[in-house]
Amino acid sequence: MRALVVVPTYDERESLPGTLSRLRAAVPQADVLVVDDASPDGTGRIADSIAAQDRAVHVLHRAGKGGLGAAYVAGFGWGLERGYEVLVEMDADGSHLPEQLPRLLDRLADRPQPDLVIGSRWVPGGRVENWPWYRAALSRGGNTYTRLALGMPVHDATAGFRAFPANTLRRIDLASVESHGYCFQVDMTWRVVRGGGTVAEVPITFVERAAGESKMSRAIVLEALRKVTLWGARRRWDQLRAVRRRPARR
Ligand SMILES: Nc1nc2c(ncn2[C@@H]2O[C@H](COP(=O)(O)OP(=O)(O)OP(=O)(O)O)[C@@H](O)[C@H]2O)c(=O)[nH]1
Ligand SMILES: [Mg+2]
Repeated sequence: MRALVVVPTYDERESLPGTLSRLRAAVPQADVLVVDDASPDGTGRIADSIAAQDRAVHVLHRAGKGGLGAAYVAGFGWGLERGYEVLVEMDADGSHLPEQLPRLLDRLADRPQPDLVIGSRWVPGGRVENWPWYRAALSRGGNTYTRLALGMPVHDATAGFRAFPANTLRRIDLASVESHGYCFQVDMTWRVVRGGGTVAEVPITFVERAAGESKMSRAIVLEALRKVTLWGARRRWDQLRAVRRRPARR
């Protein structure tokens, strides 16, 4: 399967070179697309110089910081236009281990093929390294809330290490995906599940970034909380209407 690993970057000068060299060593058959939002620290130039040495590495430059979701939508569009059969999401900051990507790709090669494979922290065998307790609590709590509100059998819907078959993305109206931070991950998962798709989770080890700054913010958490609550309420409403419309049985 022709795979493209999309790696969004914003100020990842210190992390990107190591992430890319490990990725190329771990999965040499996959191509890579770095999507850089004009990082002030020059990450885009570093990506260009790596791409100049390695034909499997490509760079998409965007005009300014537009959020993780928009970067992925642009990267997916680039990959779909070029006929890649699998599109992978992976952070540049070292939190996702390139050495574990084959696990996700192997699961995607299973038949029947899942419509989405998530590298999951919160299934048996999944782990988080070097996270303070409150980050782990936020992630666990957010995921439990999401699972209950949306009735989705997914344990790590906010995870950003994942693999989509191209067909899954073609069925989604990517232009209408407006979520920014990790709400984008929940949004994409919810669209797959709502469309009747299957989600498989494989355990991964998530490692806190060693260099650079996190782009997590209060606004990103609130966006996710607000939207998940809204989608959950809409789902309940649709269920109620379906029950009321069903004719009474005699
Ligand atoms: N192109 C682009 N990439 C972004 C943007 N925001 C974040 N990223 C990248 O997306 C990946 C995940 O962002 P992080 O800052 O690590 O956010 P996070 O993983 O949710 O938070 P931490 O766990 O604290 O690291 C990293 O590779 C970032 O460089 C953005 O606006 N545009
Ligand atoms: Mg991170």
